[in-house]
Amino acid sequence: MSKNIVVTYGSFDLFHIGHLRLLARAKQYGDTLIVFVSSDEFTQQKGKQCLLPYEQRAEMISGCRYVDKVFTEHCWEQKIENIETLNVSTFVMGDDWQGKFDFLKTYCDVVYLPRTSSISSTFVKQSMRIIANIN
Ligand code: C2G
Repeated sequence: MSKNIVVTYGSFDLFHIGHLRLLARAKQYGDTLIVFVSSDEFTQQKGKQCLLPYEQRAEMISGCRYVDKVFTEHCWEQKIENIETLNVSTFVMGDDWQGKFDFLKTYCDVVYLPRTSSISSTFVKQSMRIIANIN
């Protein structure tokens, strides 16, 4: 029986419960979950300033029990090639991306999962700054 391969993409800065719950739910769509972690250069292209370097962000995702393989996301345009090369059956993203990747439906199933509310890498960073100023 062919493996159902699931793929998702993200910066995953300051790994938090929102990321974990996304990965846990994504894994339920197949047997193998592959995560493309955005390079430092690509996160800047996305207009994000990650606190952690790619190596640490990728290592934390690799250590997640739901994740089977980690690769690097270098650009917006690599998804179709990734999906075809890896024989991906399902592409999963949080619904803050609702509709943005529907063009991938030609190649695989596309699933948008509800974001986990009240947590984000930005919120964690802001909280850390507040705590640092207090102490
Ligand atoms: N996420 C979530 N709940 C949160 C925060 C994030 O479900 N509270 C999900 C996002 O929807 C995304 C994944 O976790 O599917 C990773 O989030 P980010 O690291 O913020 O990813 P982003 O910077 O949006 O990059 O090509 C796609 C991009 O690389 C996505």
